[in-house]
Amino acid sequence: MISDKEQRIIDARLKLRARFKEKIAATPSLTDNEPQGSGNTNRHGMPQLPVGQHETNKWPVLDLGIHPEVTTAEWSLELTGACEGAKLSWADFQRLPIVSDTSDFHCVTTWSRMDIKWKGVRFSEIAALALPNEDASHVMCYASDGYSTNVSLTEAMKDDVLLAFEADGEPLAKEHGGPVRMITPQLYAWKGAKWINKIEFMTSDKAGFWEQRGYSMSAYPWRNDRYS
Ligand SMILES: Nc1nc2c(c(=O)[nH]1)N[C@H]1C(S)=C(S)[C@@H](COP(=O)(O)O)O[C@H]1N2
Ligand SMILES: [Mo]
Repeated sequence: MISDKEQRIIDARLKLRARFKEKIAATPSLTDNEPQGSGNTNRHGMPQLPVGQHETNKWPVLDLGIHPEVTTAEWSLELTGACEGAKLSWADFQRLPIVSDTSDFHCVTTWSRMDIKWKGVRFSEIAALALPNEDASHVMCYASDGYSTNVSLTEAMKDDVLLAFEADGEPLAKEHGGPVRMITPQLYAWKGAKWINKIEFMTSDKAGFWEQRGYSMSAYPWRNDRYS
């Protein structure tokens, strides 16, 4: 027997998908035939880079300089704001459907790391658990180092947006946001909070840490959309 709450989460998942399907299909990463830069958006398997980016094989560490020690036993994720809300423990999180996906990582400081093999849970799964209000349109993601960043639900609901806990076959290293971080492969990497601990659903867009300091609210690498 499926509980009333479980049924409502299933309904929320379907409803969110339906609400954002057309909006997602209309985003630059899916509609630009000739984005700024050298090739197709999201590469479609082609070894190409957004304008102003160069490929690095190393994985630089970029953050505010604080690397919080978060064990899986201590970690939790609060879902709050314009939603019914929930709080997930690591065990709750690990019971969600786990997916593998290979995607690129574009830092606004001009390096890109291509083809990272991620393992994680889709943001869209987590969003359903929150039971968002009908008018929720954006999220603010918060992290244990005090960082925050805003993402539209249209972008966050894409299938390659994960709360990732493995990269290239290894548990996500602490300096890269372990035990779990968000990734936003279609946006510059600052939109993916390392050490993520809270997702706030919002009914309008608000600026996060870097956005308050002049970085773009939308952050499309394939449009060279770095600053606002
Ligand atoms: N919590 C937190 N997440 C963060 C940041 C940060 O300072 N704190 N920096 C962002 C920026 S600017 C980038 S480019 C990527 C870098 O991820 P990496 O250090 O794993 O390369 O994380 C993003 N997520
Ligand atoms: Mo960055």
